[in-house]
Amino acid sequence: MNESNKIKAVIFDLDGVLVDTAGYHYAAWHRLALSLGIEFSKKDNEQLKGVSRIESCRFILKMGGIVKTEEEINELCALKNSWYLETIVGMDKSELLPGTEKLLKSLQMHGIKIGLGSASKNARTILDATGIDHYFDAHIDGNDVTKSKPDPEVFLMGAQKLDLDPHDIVVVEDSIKGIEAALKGGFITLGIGLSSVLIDAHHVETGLEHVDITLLKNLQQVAQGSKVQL
Ligand code: B16
Ligand code: MG
Repeated sequence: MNESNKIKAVIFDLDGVLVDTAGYHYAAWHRLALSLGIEFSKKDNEQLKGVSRIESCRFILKMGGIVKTEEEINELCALKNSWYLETIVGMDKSELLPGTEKLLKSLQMHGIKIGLGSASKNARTILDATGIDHYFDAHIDGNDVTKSKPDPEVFLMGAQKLDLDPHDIVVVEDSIKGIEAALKGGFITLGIGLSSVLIDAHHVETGLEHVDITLLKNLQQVAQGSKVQL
């Protein structure tokens, strides 16, 4: 493998990839939906993973056939966020998903750049609370973007900040919309979760504890069409 054919960076999604917050988002949305008399299941929630707060709120209201003004929608978003923040207050390293810090350390040691590509406006708070902020060379979150995943904006901004080509970057995502966004942007994709759900990803693992540098390098070859055993 020559220098031009080498993984140069990994951009991580946050919720559900690095930290165990996906369940907290679901609990807060479920509570909000219930308060509006809307049934909202875990299966419905798959559609919201990686989606911005306001788009998520609109999705739930639409499910319930409820029409609200922009002001009311913003109030509902603020309420959901206050419940979500209650659950993440006092968060520490123990909320990191297995394998997270080991992989970040290993990437740093091998000179592979690390980026964040999250839809969350709470991303900075979570990176600080879990003590992993210092690993990141580029940080793009819900405060920086104008378009929600599956638009590739969040990852393209990350690539631009890292000054690298998407073909040399692996995006690690737990959501269907996030994988779609990364593919649209021309990135190599690694899904975290179930391969039956993240069907379009170049490869899927159940958690970061199963991911290492060798797998990431082989993944680039797979994305380029080689039949490498992962
Ligand atoms: P916030 P990710 C996403 O984060 C979550 O998956 C999604 O459930 C949430 O609605 C979105 O962030 C916005 O989060 O309300 O904290 O701004 O998976 O893209 O890291
Ligand atoms: Mg996610």
